[in-house]
Amino acid sequence: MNLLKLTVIVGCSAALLGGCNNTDDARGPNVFDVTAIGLTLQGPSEIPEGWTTIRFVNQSGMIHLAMFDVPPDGIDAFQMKRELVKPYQDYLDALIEGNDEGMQTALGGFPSWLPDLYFFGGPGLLSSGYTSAATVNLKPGLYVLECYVKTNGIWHTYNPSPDQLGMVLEIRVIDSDTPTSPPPHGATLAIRNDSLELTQGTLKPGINQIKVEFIEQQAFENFLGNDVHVVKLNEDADLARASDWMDWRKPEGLQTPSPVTFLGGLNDMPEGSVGYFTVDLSPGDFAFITESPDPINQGLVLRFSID
Ligand SMILES: [Cu+2]
Repeated sequence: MNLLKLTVIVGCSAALLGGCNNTDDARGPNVFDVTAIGLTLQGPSEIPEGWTTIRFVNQSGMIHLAMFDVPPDGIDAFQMKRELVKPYQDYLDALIEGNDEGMQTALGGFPSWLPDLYFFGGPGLLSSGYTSAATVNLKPGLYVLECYVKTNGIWHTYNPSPDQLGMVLEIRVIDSDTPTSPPPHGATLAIRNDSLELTQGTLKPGINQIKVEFIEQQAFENFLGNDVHVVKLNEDADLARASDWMDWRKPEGLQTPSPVTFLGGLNDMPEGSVGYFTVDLSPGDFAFITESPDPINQGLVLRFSID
C-alpha cells in the first residue's frame, strides 16, 4: 500500500461522521462539536457556510437536543431571550398553574417578528452519555442553537439571570469559498404530515447515516413541526411512554428525566428541505418518532429492529 492510499484511508475513517467522498471536488461537510455540559451548549461561535455536521456530545447528566433557530435579520440571542424566551417561560408558568388568563397575556407578549423566525434542523433528542450528529447546509447569517427540554417546569433555553443565556449557542455563519458536500448516506427517511417512511436503503448495526427529506411540514398546536428522533425500545410500553412524553404541554412532557432513551435525530426543517443525521445502533428494537402532540395516533412513528 503506498503512502497516498494510506493517507486517503486514514482521512476517510477520521471523517466517519462527516463523510468521505470519492470525487476530488467534494470534501464532505465541515464538522464541529457542540457539547452539552450541565445546562449549557458549548461550541464554536463562528463557522463557514456550507454543509455542516454538528457532532452533539452529551456530557450532561440530562437529555437534551440542539435545534437551529434562524431569527430575522438584526435579532440576536439576547434579544431572543428578552422578547421570546421570557414570554415563552411566562406561558409555561401559567400553563403549569392552570392560569388561562396568564397564558393569553404571555401569548400577547410574543414578538411581532416571531413569524419570521424558522427552524433549520440540528441534532435531535439525545440521552446523557451519548453522541450523535446532524448535518444541514448553512447559508451565511446568524443562527441560534437551542435546547428547549424542560427541568422542573423551566425551559433549558431560559436562564433567569438577565445577563446569561440558557442552553443557547449563538453561531455566526460566514461567507466561504471552500466547497462542501453532503455526507454519504445509507438510508433515506421521508417525513410527511401523517407518516415517517424509509424510502431507500437499510439500517444496520453500528453507525447509520440517514438522509431526511422533509416532504411536508406543518405547525402543531405546540408551536413545533415535523422532525424525527430515534428512541430505543426495551419493552412494549416504551413506545407509548415516548409518545406521551413528546408533548411539552403535559406536566411531564419533554421534562427531564425522559422515561426512555433517545439516540439522536434531526430537528424541524422547512418543507422541501433535506438534512442528515447519524445514529449508532446496536441489535435491538427502535422507533423513529416525531416530537408532536400525539405521534402514535398521528402516524408519526416508525418501528424498526436491528438483528
Ligand atoms: Cu437541554
